Amino acid sequence: MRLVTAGESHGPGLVTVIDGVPAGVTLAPADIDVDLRRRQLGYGRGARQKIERDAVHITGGVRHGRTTGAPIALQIANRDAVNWERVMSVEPVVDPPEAVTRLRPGHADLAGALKFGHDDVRDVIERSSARETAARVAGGGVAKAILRVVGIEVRSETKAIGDVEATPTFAAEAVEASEVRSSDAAKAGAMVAAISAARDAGDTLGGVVALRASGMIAGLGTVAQWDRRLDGRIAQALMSIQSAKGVQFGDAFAAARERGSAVHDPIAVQGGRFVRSRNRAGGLEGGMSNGEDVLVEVAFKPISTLMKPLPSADLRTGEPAPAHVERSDVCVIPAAGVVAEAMLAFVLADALLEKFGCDTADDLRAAVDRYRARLRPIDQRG
Ligand code: EPS
Repeated sequence: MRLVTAGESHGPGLVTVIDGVPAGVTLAPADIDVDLRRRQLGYGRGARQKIERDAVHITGGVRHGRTTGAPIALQIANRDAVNWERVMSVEPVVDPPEAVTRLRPGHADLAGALKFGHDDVRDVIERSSARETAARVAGGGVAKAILRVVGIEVRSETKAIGDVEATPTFAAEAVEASEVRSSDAAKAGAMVAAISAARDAGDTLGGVVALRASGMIAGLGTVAQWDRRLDGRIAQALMSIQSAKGVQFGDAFAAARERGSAVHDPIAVQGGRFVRSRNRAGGLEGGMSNGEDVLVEVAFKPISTLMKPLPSADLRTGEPAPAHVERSDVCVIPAAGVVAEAMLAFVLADALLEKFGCDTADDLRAAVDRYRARLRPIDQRG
């Protein structure tokens, strides 16, 4: 499967194309819109989310509520575009808008301007903006629909905002009811307070998002070649999210400081099945899923547009200048969880289709059932 997105933050809208989706997967716009809405929520978001009401318009690959096997095309309109017509005009304009030239440390501004030879950072900002994550979430909705065929479910929860850390439980109702997407009510209150304090100081906050994929099938990905190892592919997809700066499987960074006997997950046989007494590996061994839940965390840096800007320089003159300031968010961690779900779902769906190679949802279901039967309990083997 391949997922590509296009579109600018303040252009007419975003486009997602997903190629390689089997036919016969049940898919309705509402399945995708639920996640688009979840991505827009969260304490600490900017004024943009009051303007947008993201909804998907499916323009290819789905007929009568089911995928056809053709590429899926998804569109999301930017309501804010009407306010940016001159700035974002496709045709040259007689009276060009003022260029953005004061570089924001932490943002794509400097590297993007140097790379593409732009002298207006607007040409970089528009694509580097996390607005693009709406298109990924739409694509993730398709991936989740494929995973549903075989009973795999991806969930997320906020683990930390700033220095306030909670223990994720993935209790869906509590997470979705929380404005910071944490099931720990006391910690959620402290997270909200931390975001308010950062806002009052003209500052921003990052955090950590925890992900869990349950209903997993052992053997996705492969030990055979470096670029097909599932952990590497998941890490790449999660690291590609705007502001992501780190990924760990299980509790990898803590485990790195302990002995092997404390870290590896003992294997036992219970009722003829292989079971684990713990899952510190995060469901991945040898670059393959081992059938346990996939547990992965993503660290996000604080948003790099600061209302009290850092010292910086002007792109055109090279003179010292405070960084550019424009409307932004104080904290996007609650939304980042929804985006991370989409990326994890995409990689798992891709690995699933790679292993089972099916053109229809029925073939996929049958192939997975057959495979699961091959992995049947030891005492029932012939
Ligand atoms: C975002 C839309 C953007 C930003 C944010 C995410 O809207 P605007 O730039 O019009 O305020 O709020 O993007 C960034 C955090 C960023 O660094 O660019 C969205 O829809 O999620």
